[in-house]
Amino acid sequence: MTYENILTERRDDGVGIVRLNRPKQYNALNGALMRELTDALLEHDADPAIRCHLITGDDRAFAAGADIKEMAELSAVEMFQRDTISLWDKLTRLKKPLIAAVSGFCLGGGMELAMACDMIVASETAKFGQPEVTIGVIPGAGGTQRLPRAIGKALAMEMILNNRSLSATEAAQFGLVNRVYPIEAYFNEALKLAAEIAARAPLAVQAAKEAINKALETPLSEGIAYERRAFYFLFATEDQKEGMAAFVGKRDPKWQGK
Ligand code: CO8
Repeated sequence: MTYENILTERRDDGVGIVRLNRPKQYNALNGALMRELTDALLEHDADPAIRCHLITGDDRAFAAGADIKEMAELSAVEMFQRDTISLWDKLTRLKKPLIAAVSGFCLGGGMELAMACDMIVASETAKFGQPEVTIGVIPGAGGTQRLPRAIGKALAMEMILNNRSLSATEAAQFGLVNRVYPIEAYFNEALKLAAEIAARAPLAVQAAKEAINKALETPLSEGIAYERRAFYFLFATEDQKEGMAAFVGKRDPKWQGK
């Protein structure tokens, strides 16, 4: 499929890359970009050769938020009918891990997109913020819910109520970002992490991702019961037999994703 607002790449190492590509607008997320992003990720998710997603922008910006020019004149009813934000729900249901490689501005809906990913690798120049109150709205794609879970209520309040932004180093200190690298290195390091994950037992990785996400949405006893069922289920896979046989036989496993 050809896209106008994103670039896609399927790599031999099992990583599927989606690059936001509206550089002149700091990759502002308009409706067309959101639809293309969702389509591309769903397509990659359904491709057995892809085992880890990587989303990125460019060095200047991951994304500076929703496209303000596109939204500025819309009514509440038009926003409700367009409901671009519901595309986010599909992103959070992707089976394969999703890594965001973030540099420069990561603001508003851009930050919400990064937080909807499973891990964030940032460049030292990354700037995270939720500036929506400066234009008369609030985060609309999960920011008020994911940010306090990620960094705690006090700092989330300051960021969302008073446009306090975080540097990459701060974001790593507060647990929002996994790793920070110099700008020349962040993308390749994110790619390396994605390729490492893509080389692991695919069904186990997917089951683990799902179980960790359950931890944020269920009481502990239910989450533990869910984890146990997923653990037992993996004994129905060929990869479990292969992984344990390879350990016993002192050799590297060959994963089938079956
Ligand atoms: N929307 C539309 N256009 C944008 C956006 C944006 N979010 N951000 C930057 N641009 C455009 C500018 O309009 C400008 O275009 P032009 O050259 O045609 O005038 C171009 O990008 C360059 O921008 P600046 O001239 O402003 O560049 P600066 O380097 O001076 O500033 C900033 C860069 C700080 C990133 C600044 O552009 C800025 O503050 N941008 C807006 C940030 C913001 O408020 N983001 C939050 C938006 S609201 C939101 O995300 C709500 C999410 C709801 C759900 C998500 C659904 C998809």
